[in-house]
Amino acid sequence: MRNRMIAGNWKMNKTYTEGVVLAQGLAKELADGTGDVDVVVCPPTVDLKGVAEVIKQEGAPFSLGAQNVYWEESGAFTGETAPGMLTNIGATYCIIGHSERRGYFGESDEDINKKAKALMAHDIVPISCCGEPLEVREAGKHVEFVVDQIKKDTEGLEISDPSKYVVAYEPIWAIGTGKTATADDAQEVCGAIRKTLAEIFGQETADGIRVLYGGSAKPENVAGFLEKEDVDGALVGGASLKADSFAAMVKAAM
Ligand code: G2H
Repeated sequence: MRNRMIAGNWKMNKTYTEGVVLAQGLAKELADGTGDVDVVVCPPTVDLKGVAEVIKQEGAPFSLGAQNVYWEESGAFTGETAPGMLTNIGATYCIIGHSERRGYFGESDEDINKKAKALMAHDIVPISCCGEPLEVREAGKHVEFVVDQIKKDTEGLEISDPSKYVVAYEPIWAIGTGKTATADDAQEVCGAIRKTLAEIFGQETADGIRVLYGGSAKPENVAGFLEKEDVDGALVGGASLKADSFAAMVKAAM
């Protein structure tokens, strides 16, 4: 049995001040609780502390996630954030391997694998992203492309509690473009992801891992994705930047 998850990826949006206001708005929208849905908010690094304080003060029903991490414990790595720093500030989730990090910042599957290991050693849940570019989809090779990413990203991981590892399938051609994959497109790949996880970790573990869909997910289309057997929630970018639209997606998942 998997709890659904709705995670907001604010990307590089919202100053500290704006982030606090958004988190307060969301706390208000979700004041009646989120049922069995796990809700995660992933603001920019400089906003983490402010959002952590809102969660504490308001008793808000969502968890805090970062958008990136470095795998070393500390040291001369200018501009980076260590897993222990995230734990210390109250983050319990962290997005890794987003296609924007892979594309603009040259992150490899090997980097993503190291980040997952470092996070899990600190009891932070990775939300590990995968997904194919348009040309791979057009060539009909999307399933094998994503399966290959999953194998590399999970190499050597030990998953004792499947609720503590999350995968997000985000077809790159559907990110921030307004172009959404259909629910059947999402199911095809999310199903293949779960099958691959079962081959690696065993069926029971694979059945407990949440696989999210991401890419122009919004209040109007989220229910269609959630109907699919292997889609357990959404990683939401643009629609997470307004408290009412993000809350509507959480409510659609409840
Ligand atoms: C995909 C998604 C969130 P958006 O990147 O990770 O963003 O919903 O804006 O497409």
